[in-house]
Amino acid sequence: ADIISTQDHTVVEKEGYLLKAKIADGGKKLRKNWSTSWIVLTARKMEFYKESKQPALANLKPGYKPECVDLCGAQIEWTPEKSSRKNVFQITTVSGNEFLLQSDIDFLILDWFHAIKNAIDRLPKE
Ligand code: I3P
Repeated sequence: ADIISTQDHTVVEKEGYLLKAKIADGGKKLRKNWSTSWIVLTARKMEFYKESKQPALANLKPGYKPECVDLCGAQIEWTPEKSSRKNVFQITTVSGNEFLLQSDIDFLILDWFHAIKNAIDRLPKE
């Protein structure tokens, strides 16, 4: 009980705003609808919130669950063919959810891509 965990999965690795569009849910295609999302990346998952102050509020609300992406076994790839926007990549989860993420700011989207890819590569595949 006195051991301090070095694998605290709740530690925030990265957070910030990106444009997000969920394009499939459980393998079923959805109509693309881009919206700004506050994204919180931890070792195992990403959480999507509407605003940066929501994660703190969510801790106070027992019933509140943000949209959540399990990164175990997930895939990440650049998908320029899936949008007229630049700098778009896709995350596909084991459960068949597909998310597009985008920013016009090159360094910002590259940082996100590498942070998420590193998280996926560190995790077991299922
Ligand atoms: C979609 C909307 C999206 C666009 C998408 C359109 O129209 O304009 O922004 O995606 O293109 O279908 P609607 O709002 O009527 O659903 P991009 O901005 O990523 O290009 P798509 O069908 O080629 O994906």
